[in-house]
Amino acid sequence: MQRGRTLDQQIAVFGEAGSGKTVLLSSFYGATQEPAFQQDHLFDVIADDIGQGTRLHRNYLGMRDQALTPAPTHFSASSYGFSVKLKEPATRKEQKARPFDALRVTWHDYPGEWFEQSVSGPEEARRRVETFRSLLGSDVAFLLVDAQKLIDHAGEEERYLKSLLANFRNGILSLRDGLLNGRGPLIDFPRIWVMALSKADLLPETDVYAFRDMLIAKVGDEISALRDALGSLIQGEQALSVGEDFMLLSSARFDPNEIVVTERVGIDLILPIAAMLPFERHVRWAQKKEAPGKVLEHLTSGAGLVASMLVGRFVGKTGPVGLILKLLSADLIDDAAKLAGDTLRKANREAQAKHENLRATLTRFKLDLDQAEKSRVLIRSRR
Ligand SMILES: Nc1nc2c(ncn2[C@@H]2O[C@H](COP(=O)(O)OP(=O)(O)O)[C@@H](O)[C@H]2O)c(=O)[nH]1
Ligand SMILES: [Mg+2]
Repeated sequence: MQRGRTLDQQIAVFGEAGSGKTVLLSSFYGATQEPAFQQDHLFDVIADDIGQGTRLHRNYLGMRDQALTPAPTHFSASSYGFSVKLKEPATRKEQKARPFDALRVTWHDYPGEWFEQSVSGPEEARRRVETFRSLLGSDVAFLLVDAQKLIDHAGEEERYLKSLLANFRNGILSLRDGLLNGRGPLIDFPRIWVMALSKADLLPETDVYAFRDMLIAKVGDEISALRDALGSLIQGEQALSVGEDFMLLSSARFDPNEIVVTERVGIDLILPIAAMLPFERHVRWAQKKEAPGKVLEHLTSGAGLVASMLVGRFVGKTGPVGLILKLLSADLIDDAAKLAGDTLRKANREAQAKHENLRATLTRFKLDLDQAEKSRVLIRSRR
């Protein structure tokens, strides 16, 4: 979605209480405030709410310097907004040409307890629907599988996995009527559900393929049932990936006396995933005409902007998204989606040399995702 000169991407993170959501967010944000990150990237990550940013940064410093984990937060749904602001100076030419100046990422934290406990009354039920509705603008949702729980259930992992997925599915189904509210199936809905192994550092032998295989072998049916439940809420059920993308996440290495925040897995993929995965997937769905026109139109509005930046064929100053889309040829989107390997690296080098910071950043995001697949931290759907 585009608002003004900002491309808005939202992500939703679902995980049971204690599965590592607050630590994940603190590790993500804290790392972006380190000088090493600032040297290595062409953008700054800025919390929209200064107070929230300070709290997350303090959580991070507590882990880094004092081996303190953030205080548990129960039953509090929160949204955190971050702006990914490109560093200046941009060339005047680029500034005029680029369709957006900043990427805004909103991170929705859905209280895991709500999947484990039934509602206490109508007020609570209403609050859950409202909270869920606030994250419907997300393109990508992460569903956390807790490595600690897998260890606690060693030999009978399916007991944990089945209950996790069943709670989650039941939670969604219980919200169904409130969400649809007589208005029929939703268009705005997270359509990419990534299964993520949180605290992956506890299972160093498990790469993302082993994680995927375990899920498919032990709870393949439950994943299908979850997909059906999510599909029952939306228009264009074909444009939905559930349990097709997998990743490893570790916010730090937790030793008995130390939390090593520099040893992280997958955290640096969160921005690339938020920015690029919807683009890649939506283009593919559109090309295969996997959804009704209304849904596709909605999906490709952001994709067009990303595509024009990737290949560096600008469409001039921003106008209404619909207009931009008309200006963008199908070829352009196609070229952008195919950008890979050496061509992608070349595009990235070129953009850096010309100080086209937005294009350099997006091509780098794409390279990061490719690299993560090679290092077996990420599997993207092939569909
Ligand atoms: N080994 C390991 N432990 C973690 C990691 N993330 C969180 N933890 C542990 O899990 C506990 C709960 O994490 P928290 O983020 O508060 O869970 P939340 O309830 O989902 O917000 C933390 O206090 C840590 O002890 C991780 O990446 N690796
Ligand atoms: Mg928490």
